Amino acid sequence: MTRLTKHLLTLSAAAGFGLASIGTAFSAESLEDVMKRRGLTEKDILAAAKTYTPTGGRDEFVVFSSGGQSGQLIVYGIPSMRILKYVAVFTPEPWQGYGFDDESKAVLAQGKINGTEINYGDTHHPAISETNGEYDGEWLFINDKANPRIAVVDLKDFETKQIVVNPIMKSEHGGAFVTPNTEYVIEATQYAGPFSNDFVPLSKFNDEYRGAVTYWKFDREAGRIDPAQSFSVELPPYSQDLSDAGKLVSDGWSFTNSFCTERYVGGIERGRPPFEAGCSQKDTDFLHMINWKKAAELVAAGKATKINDHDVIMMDTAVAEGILFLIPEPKSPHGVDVSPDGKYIIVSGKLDTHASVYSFEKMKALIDAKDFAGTDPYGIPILDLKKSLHTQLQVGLGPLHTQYDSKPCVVYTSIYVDSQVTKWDYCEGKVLDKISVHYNIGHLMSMEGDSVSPKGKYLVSLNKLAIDRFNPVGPLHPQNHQLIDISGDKMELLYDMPLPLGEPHYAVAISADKLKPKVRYKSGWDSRTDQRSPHRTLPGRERTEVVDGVTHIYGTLIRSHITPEIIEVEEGSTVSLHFTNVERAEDETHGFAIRGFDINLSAEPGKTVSATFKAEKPGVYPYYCTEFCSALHLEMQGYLLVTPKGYTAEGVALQEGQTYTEEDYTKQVETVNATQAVIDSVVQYITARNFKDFPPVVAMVEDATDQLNFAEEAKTKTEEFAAAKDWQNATLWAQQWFQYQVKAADIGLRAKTYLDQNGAKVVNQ
Ligand code: CUK
Ligand code: CUA
Repeated sequence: MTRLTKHLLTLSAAAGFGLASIGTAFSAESLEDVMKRRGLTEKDILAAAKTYTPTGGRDEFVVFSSGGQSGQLIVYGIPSMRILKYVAVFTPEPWQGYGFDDESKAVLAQGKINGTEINYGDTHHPAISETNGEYDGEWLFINDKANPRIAVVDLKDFETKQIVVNPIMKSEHGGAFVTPNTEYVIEATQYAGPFSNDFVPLSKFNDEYRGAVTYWKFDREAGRIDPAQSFSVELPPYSQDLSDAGKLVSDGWSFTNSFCTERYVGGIERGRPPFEAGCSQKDTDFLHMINWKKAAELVAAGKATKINDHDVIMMDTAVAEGILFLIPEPKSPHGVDVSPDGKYIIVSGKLDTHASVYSFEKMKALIDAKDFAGTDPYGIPILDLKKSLHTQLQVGLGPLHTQYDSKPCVVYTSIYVDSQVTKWDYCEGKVLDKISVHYNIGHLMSMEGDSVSPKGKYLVSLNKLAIDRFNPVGPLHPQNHQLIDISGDKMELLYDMPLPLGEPHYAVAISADKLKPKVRYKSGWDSRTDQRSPHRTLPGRERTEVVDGVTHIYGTLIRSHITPEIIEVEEGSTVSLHFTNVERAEDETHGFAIRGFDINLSAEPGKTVSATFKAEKPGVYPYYCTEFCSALHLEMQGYLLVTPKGYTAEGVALQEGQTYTEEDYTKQVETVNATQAVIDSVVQYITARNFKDFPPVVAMVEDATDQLNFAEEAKTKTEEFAAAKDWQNATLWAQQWFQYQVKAADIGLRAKTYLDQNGAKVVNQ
């Protein structure tokens, strides 16, 4: 009996009869002892109880945080603050095979700028798709500040599907923000530039450098942005900043602020004062108010100008048609956040102590009455600040961003300089509470805080500095996301989470039950185009085809072998590997790594992935599966043999290190029979219970049945070779038969444990 069988037998015994004896080994220490030993207060224990999530537990909210300059997305749960995933967006990421397989390389290639591959992004603002102003959990958009781009992530599989490059911007920041039915994804310029890709001297800044807001049309059916239906509105070179879409009463409008209406162009090395001086001279900058619904109609009516093959509504058209207005905002403004009812817009000035609450109703009335305080140098009408304001309130030094609570009128503003969050009432204009954070908070985020119905409960403070909060790890510190309980009158700090991946700017949190990701792809799926892959392969149909000089290998991956296991090509060949993971089981991903070609693939169940490369140098290149997918994972291996030009094989037979006899065969069959007994008992255990009431168990049973069918095939081959007295092949196939049994037994025992732990009932004996 092999060690594996013994192990299985022990496992099954333990699972069947011995469970009760497995430790209810509660530590002898009492809660009080632990508190004393670790120096914890009652408040700490309360915070722990509010965040601790026992094994198998799920979180109430799922957060999508920008990964800053990592160009990725960070997904974590609230209240546990456990990181669930990094989603590769603008940056190659080998675990997901992103940027290492042909399919995802094609997505990254969409993001080239002037033909240059860009292998990172500075992600700032993620936005979840909305239906009637509510997060719907279907899509996510995120911007790249450094290389003006927007990416589309599908929340069915948490994969990046599309990258679009802004056709006119040279820098951006105020994206991604969605309109209430995800008609458009908003992206606004940061640093002004010429719309053309040509050189334009800074001396022409006022006349030829421009800002803009782009409205990317999202085609929900296709699940992609449609660049041909997208358009922009030309803006002055004011260094536009954040944006937000109006909702309900202000639906159809969008708001974008700016921080350098001084139009300063810098030049510290030329003896001029730096940007920071030149851009903060004036007391106010401008909030831009754009009627995007009317803008879309103007584009449809042919009133846009084509620039770089993209529709742009020029400023004079925007002014003449009454879709663009400016309102002064104090001082070096940063955040702009529309209230859940769409009636108010809160703006904070970084160099001010106030938050300004604008009334949409008042602004709209001024526009309707054409009651303007003047025009800017580009002829854009300016609304009077005082007449537009609902109220202003002192909230602290360096206010940045504001988030809305589920309680009416209650908001939270991040106070950068003071390292605080201020809770205040924007209807009454009064401060309610303050809490210190660590340190220098940027954005903050409440649950579904950008929707028409924020969920309250928790707030996350996205701090810029961690300084002394964690064990030191060198001069580059992790970021610190702090979880704050906002359910009561006083804010309570619950948890510090280090984020070691880049500087997240913004995050969005959605109720976990709105996310419905799939567990497997349809068989042979190209996850990046969301279509059946032309390169998919079924088990038994693995083959090699040479087309136009390219050697295509159509292979499969399943526990625990890669088919083919030997690939032989001549030096100089172009090879295109196509592997389909033919597993149906949950969480049975296989990887594919090979020496020396910068190839690393990840094939989740059902997925087909490809890698095309040139086999330049003769040699031996082992490949293997990178995911520990079963007990025989290490044996999930193979060889790429690149033969020298003109090489002919010396002999046909492959060498084997071991010869097997009839005795070996008989021993192997004994093992198989013993294992079958284990399987039978597990099957009996499961089928005697109401396992069909447990979908995960049903899936496991399906998987185990698959494995037993494979075992059956191997058994047939075993018996054929045994009948022919070919003990070599008979023994090896008997071993393979056993391998499939082991996989089936492994799954069966997992299913049994699940049933035990989830209160399955005996239904027939
Ligand atoms: S920004 Cu970084 S803290 Cu890009 Cu929204 Cu304010
Ligand atoms: Cu598949 Cu390891």
